[in-house]
Amino acid sequence: MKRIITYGTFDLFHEGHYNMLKRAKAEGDYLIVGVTGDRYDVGRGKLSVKDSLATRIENVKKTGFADMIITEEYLGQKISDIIKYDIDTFVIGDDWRGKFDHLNNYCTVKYISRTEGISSTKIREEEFKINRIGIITDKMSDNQIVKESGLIAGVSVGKVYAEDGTLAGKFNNNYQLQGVAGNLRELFEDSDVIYIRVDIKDRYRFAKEALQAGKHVICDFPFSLDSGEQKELWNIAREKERILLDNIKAPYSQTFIQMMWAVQGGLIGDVIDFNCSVSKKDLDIPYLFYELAAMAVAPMLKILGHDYTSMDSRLIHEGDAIEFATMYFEYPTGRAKINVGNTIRVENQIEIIGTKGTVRIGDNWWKADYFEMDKTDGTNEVFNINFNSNGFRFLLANLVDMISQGIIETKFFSERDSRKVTAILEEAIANRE
Ligand code: C2G
Repeated sequence: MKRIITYGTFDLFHEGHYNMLKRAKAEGDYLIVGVTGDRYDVGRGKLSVKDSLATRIENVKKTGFADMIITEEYLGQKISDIIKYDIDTFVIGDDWRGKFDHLNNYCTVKYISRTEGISSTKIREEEFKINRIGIITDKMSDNQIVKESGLIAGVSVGKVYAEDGTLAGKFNNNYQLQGVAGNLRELFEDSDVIYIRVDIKDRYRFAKEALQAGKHVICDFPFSLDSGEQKELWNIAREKERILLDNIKAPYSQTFIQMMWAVQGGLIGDVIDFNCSVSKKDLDIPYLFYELAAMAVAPMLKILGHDYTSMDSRLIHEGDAIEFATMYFEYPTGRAKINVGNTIRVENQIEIIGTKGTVRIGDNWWKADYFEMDKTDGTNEVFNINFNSNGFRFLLANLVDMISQGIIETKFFSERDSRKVTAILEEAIANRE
């Protein structure tokens, strides 16, 4: 009996998938179909899958070609499957030509021509609304929004606006966008979502105009250092029923969510000590200190909650330029310390010490794809999602889900979280000597 195996996501099941399965079955007597698990797809950066795993399996089953259906859970599983199921031929579409030649060591590899003119991506584009993102910027760097938007179904980048027209022109050319908007109104007309990437002093003003124009907004974090201004923005967003997202990536990332789960689920016992440090060399951007501080405070609020009993801070500064800050928070079971180095460098890390173990994320923790857990019972585990990005993709995927489901508020990083960060920064700044 000739045994065949093939794999796929089979999202929004279409004729191309059907033809592939039919032809794969015709290659032999017994067909095994590997349907990608969600975690595996996230690991390869495929975050736009619409159908649930159960639906995708059901659709493969309905064709009647599969004799057995398995899920593909990890990179390299294909080798184990081929050995385990004693496979003669591995079949895949020729869009993958050459990519699986190494499986020739275990079985015959056959690339079959794809069905032209149809794909899950095409269906997603036709059936689901594409939300145009307009950019307001005062910088040449795009913080990867252009690249990441290209990898998420349901969003595309439109025009760019900058008060400095020359910069807008250069930005547009550099990232090959849809053109420069001569004014805000033109940008708003062309966009569903406005991405604001400007100095902190200008964020409130632009975010307010965009929300009032009825646009969803993703704004660099924090929106403002004035809690009154921030509250006003949230109120407008609510009134207009528009989404307002802080551009903060960690709370959307799977690594961070897993770590939060582990700590809150008691895997390391009661938290005695929480340490979060952040510093960056990039000192050209004014107000960078506040951005770093906000970034470091946010994980604490997400993991330990808002109910600390006291706060103390120490800011080392030259006039308005803050070089270093350390902030202490007392929580019912332990203490949190946040270190923010602006000119003074500190090691970037999150370390959470509990009565039963320690959790740690090293350098660039805000975009890490793994964390470590050391337990007092001597065990050591590494949790890995195998997907390294700057985190934007998770945020954008969430935005698309929210828009399509008509959800206005996100629990990943809520208004309450956002406002608390600003309140803490306000207090730290007011307390400086
Ligand atoms: N396919 C096809 N014609 C299309 C679209 C897809 O023949 N118009 C084939 C693909 O080449 C693949 C299968 O259908 O063999 C499943 O396609 P996808 O769901 O897009 O899965 P893919 O991302 O290609 O995953 O481990 C996963 C595999 O590597 C393939």
